Amino acid sequence: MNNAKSVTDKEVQQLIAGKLSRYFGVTPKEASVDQVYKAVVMSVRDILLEKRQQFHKVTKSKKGKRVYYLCMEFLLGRSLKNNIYNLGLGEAYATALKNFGLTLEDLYEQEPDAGLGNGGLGRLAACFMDALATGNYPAMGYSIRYDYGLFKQKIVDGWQTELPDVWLPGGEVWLTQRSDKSCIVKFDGWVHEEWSENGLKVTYGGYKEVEAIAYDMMISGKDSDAVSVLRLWRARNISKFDMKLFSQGDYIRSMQAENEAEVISKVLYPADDHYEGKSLRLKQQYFLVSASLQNIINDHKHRYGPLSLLPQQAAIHINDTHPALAIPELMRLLMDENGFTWDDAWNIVTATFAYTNHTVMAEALETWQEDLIARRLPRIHMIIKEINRRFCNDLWERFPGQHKFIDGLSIISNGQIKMANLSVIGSHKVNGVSALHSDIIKNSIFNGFYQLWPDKFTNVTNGIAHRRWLCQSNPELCELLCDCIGDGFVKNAAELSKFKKFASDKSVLKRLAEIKQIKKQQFADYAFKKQGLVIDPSTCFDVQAKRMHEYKRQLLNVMNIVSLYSDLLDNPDAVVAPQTFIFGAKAASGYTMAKQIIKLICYLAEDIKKHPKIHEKLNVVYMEDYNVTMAEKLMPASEVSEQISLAGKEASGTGNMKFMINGALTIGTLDGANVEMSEAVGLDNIFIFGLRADEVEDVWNKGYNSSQHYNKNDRLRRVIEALIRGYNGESFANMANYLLTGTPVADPYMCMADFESYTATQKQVKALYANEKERWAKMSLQNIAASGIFSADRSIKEYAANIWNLKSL
Ligand code: 26Q
Repeated sequence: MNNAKSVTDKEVQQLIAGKLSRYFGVTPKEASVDQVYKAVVMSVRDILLEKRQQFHKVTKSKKGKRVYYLCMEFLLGRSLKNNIYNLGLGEAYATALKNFGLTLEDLYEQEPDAGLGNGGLGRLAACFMDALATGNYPAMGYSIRYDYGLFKQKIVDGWQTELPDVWLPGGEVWLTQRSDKSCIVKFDGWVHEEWSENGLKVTYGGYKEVEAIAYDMMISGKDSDAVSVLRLWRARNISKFDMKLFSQGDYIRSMQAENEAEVISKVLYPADDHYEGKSLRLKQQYFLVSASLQNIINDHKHRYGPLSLLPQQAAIHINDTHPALAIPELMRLLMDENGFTWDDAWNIVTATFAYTNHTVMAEALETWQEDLIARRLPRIHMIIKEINRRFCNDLWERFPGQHKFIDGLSIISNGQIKMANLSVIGSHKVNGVSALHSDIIKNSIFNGFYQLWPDKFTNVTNGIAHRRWLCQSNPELCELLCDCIGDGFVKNAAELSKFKKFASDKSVLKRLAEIKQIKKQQFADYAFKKQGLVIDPSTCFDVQAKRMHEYKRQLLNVMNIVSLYSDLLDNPDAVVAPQTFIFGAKAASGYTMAKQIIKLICYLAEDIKKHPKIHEKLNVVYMEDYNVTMAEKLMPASEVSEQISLAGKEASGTGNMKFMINGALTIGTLDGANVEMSEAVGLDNIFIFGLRADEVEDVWNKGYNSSQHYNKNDRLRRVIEALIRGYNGESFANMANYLLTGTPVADPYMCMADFESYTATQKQVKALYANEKERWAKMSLQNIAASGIFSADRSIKEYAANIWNLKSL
């Protein structure tokens, strides 16, 4: 059915010219680059819409089950290249564009990133949409059409400042408004309950209404029939414009209601793995959940009829607890609006929902103040209370007298509503995102639930859209792979393992090294153009790119650099293999410690520059405004991948997989998916260091004392002293104190404990890089060959089979 393939360059040219004339009133000759970009996007969008309609018909006729993926974030990045690649239209478009004097690359660079997410969780959601379409699974994602995505980062004198991310001009051409899908979401007000012979009647009144407007974005798969739909909701005020206030001259107040409603979809919360109980965030969550469920229910009724069949036709996934209000909301819709009894509704709900946990960090676990939910969502509050009452009653019967156990599992405790508990109770499956993480949740935060329902818990290790992160971002490597193993890996990443056969083929190893060099040069050019940074592509590129967070331990990386720098200051003529440490990271806007680490890196970088002799051997660069598009350029250029979180803290990581598939060697702790990476590639081909998760637990239980390490290790003492002396004219005694005397606990992420092991491993890595180029290339090749299991295609197959009971059509 792949109709897109049949489009010729002549047709493409006509499509573009038609769009230019209809939407901009210009001829191809008169059109600006921006206009051509938009016309091209519109033409691709038309092809996708058509394809989607075809697939929709198939799904309907086969009564195919659908998955609905609810997520507060979709970190899509750019779409044009991905869609043209997936549809196999590269040549047709490239040829057509010649007549406009443009290349595809010119147009790709016009597109703003859709940065509707913070980091891992949002990017995972985007990778999954791609894999779902490629696997021919009927799928819809739901999220919010934020006016502003994740802020743009500007570093001013080492300090991160945030600027609004205006993505819609240029981004909205991908969106199709669906006026037919609008619905109303209600907040505040009161609820009245009344018993009659027909049972309990619930009346909800005095509420405020917000209109949810749907915008659809089509996400293609590679050479497949399916197109995934991402439906984004925008909040619009519907209460009538207050003519009375207006005519009394109170112009501002007459406009106020509009702002109150529309602020809901104004901006993405920039927090990552950190929870904030803000009323606006609660409104965003309920807005997403209510609009999406109304939509799912309406579509189901329209297509298949009775809602009792919902679990057969629909799997609804809640991505972390952020959309967990979907559980009581579906109860509400089934009971209050469709006449179901509690028990029937509850059976439908628990058979429909599944939940993925993405963190075990205490500060990231969502709890809402009960009185806030009671005020903003009074009916939802009642339903949560009733879910909890019934659940706790059952527990009292099964475990009489076990107060502590039951309180730990209760949804409501001390005036707080625990969203993780609600999610586990309301779902039929709960999964973690790597083998280690799934074990940890069973043994720690969800241990009580695991005792109740061992079969509910499962693991699906994360994966990446390998076509985006390898084929599109590294066409040079992709070509080498095709020459060696054919192009089967494009649709079946497991075939990358065939590359292993070439581990001793000198000409392949040579080409691999050359390709890395090309990608490094390209990145150096990009860094210069974008930020005026000078990077020598003959140095080893050692990269840590991810959100800035204490647990990810960028600070441990810095401590090693500080130590190397001190050595070079003592002995500037030392012969060492030159290296460039590259950082890219945004900090949550209110996270002072993370911002101080950014400043330390920037000041350290400046300080080193003052010693040209040293700078040649040791360069530190901070890439401003790290985002998906930058990542696509950075991963292929990387040689060392820093995955150095404190073991037990990083649920999975997905950047680690992107580096690996591009042939970087990982230096990492046994944390998250690093564990499975090391199993896949073998311990000879990865650099593992540091405490393991169980050892971290042990040390912690016995009482961690960072100064022990300080007293034992001269190099560590020198690092602390250097921080106090400072860089670029500023002392970083604050960091020294954090590591040694901080309260409530010094060095909470144990940088001091892992320092020795980390620096020793760094030394080993760099010696290998300098002295054994061929062995390095061989290890790099082994990593590429072993990375196939980290494709999102594999993750999605596992979700479909083990969680959603979903069939590929
Ligand atoms: C919660 C409440 C209020 C405001 C913001 C938030 C919030 C937002 C985003 C909390 C957490 C997040 C994001 C978490 C996240 O990205 N986690 C990462 O998920 C990846 C995909 O599974 C994993 O690979 C990473 O290990 C994990 O850190």
